[in-house]
Amino acid sequence: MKLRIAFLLSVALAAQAPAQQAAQTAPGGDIPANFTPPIEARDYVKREVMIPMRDGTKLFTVIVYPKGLTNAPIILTRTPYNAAGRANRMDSPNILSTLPLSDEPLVKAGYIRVYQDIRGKYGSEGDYVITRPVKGPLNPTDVDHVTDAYDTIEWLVNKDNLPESNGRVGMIGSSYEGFTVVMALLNPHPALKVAVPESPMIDGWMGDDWFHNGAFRLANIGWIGSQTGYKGKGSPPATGIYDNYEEFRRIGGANEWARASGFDQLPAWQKMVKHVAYDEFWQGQALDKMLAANPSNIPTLWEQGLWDQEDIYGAITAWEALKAKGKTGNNFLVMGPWRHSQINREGRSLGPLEWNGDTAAQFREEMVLPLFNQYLKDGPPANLATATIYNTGEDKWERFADWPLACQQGCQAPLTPIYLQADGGLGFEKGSAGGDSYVSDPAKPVPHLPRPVNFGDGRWGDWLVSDQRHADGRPDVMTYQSAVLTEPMRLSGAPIAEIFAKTTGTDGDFVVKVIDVYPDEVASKPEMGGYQLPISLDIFRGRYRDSFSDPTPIPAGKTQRYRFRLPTVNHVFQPGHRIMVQVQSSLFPLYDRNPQKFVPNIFLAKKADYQKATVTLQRGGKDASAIWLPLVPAK
Ligand code: PG9
Repeated sequence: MKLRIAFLLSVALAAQAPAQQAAQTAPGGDIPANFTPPIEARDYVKREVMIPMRDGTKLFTVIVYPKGLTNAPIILTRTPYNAAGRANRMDSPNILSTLPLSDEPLVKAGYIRVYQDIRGKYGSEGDYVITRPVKGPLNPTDVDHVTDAYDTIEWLVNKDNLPESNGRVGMIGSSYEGFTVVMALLNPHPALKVAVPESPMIDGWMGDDWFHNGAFRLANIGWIGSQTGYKGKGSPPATGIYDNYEEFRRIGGANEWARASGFDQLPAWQKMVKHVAYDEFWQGQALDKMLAANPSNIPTLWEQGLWDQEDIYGAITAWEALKAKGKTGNNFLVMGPWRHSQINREGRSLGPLEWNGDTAAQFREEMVLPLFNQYLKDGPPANLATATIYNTGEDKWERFADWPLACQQGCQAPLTPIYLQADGGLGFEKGSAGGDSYVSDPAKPVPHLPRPVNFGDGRWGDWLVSDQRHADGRPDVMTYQSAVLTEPMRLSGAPIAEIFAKTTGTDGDFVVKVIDVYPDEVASKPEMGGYQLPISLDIFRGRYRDSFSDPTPIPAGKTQRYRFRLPTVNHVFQPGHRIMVQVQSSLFPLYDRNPQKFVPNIFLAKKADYQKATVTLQRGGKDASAIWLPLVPAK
């Protein structure tokens, strides 16, 4: 019996041996040298190519199109955010699932979609420079985004390279990708027929990513590390502090944080510290001015989110600059109820606000696609208005033959001042002369969102529509509000803040918010009762009141004028609502704190430089602080 069991056991073991051997002896382990997933089932072709630029540098480019496509136009996006990833929303045999949601109308209409890594990022060769300036004093090389876009288009429309194309190209992209679209317009390739810059970064100092009117945006500081710490994607440094408010409050100027995090090794940060004012470095990169000096004839649709928390300045400013140069017939503006780059996603809501359908899809399908079809496929006229702007108070798109409706000069209507009044009043009469004082303490700056503030906590995208009741009532936030409106009140244009103020310090910031205050009770949406919805807000660094390039100390105790433009609105305040204005001297940690004592470079400020200041806002009389509103008849 024992013998029989031993025999059976040995037979069983021998039978297992080949399988075990295979498992144990595969050379190189479980990962084969080559693995090619089957692609026959795909309904599309995906090619990855290296396109040579004039200096020999090759740029990684992904080309995607439905199988069997011929004579098709090309839509190009040039990105620092990983072309391979942009063109691969998910692994799928279906092109619609493979490409980003925003490409859906293009795919359905039979376009060739191209994503390219800009030089130095991800799969592309060459050196990366953040928003690389054009060739010239700020860029001593022979290449820039103008030449790279040109050379790429030259390659793409060559039938030997892409026989499926009809030789026509459109460009589209948001934010940094919008910046690369605008760059291509400075010397467009003849095959570039139409462009859609979406929330493009146009002027990093004046009002887009890096500063607003001279105040530095700490919220973006981590981005420098993720973009330039590594060739591919990096991440901001781990500081061990969840509450960014606390993290940045513990230090003095932002360079102290850069030293602690190692960012001081990054050339991009070093440049930032060197160019704190609006000097030739920033002026030489301001794309609105470059476009105005060199306006193109390419039909261009500028897209801007009305609550864009990153690039709220660029698109409208560039559109205005071209308009001032007589470019009206082919220069279109669309402003929708969106946060930054929401245009690539769903646009049914923003924070607690809900819209009439998917406004972002409406833009992509009813505005962008017809424009592309017109210029790339000889389709019917797109019938775009000069400006198409969402009315955020009445929840509908509006088409304008000209825009804005009200402005300082040259519009249908002039701006109308609404004055800060005694006892927190706000009205169209100046009211009696006086002042309201508050102590602005850098040790307790006004947060831009209720604490804890973590830039990655998911509130960043919607923060511009956040309820301002968290700030209202703070002793360092001055709140002024109108009587309850009995009629609708319409604002269509860009308000201008004109604040007369004195301070005990020698520098200081002014934040002005125009707010729509909802009625105490909102039957259809109870949680909106009393909501304080910011519709336009911005910051101004006092040292720049006379010159953005040559800052000067504020004379302590002397009233000064601080005048600055706020973001564009197209809003109707409904009866039962009120208009509110809040003024404060910090918006932290989104913006760095002002030491309130003049130092040559705030990035280098020491903790001891930060001091309390008593700020007095003047009302009435000759120094009547006001917000100049783009007020027009409601109907
Ligand atoms: N707002 C981002 C950015 C653009 C350009 C420079 C720096 C940052 C972006 O979303 O791409």
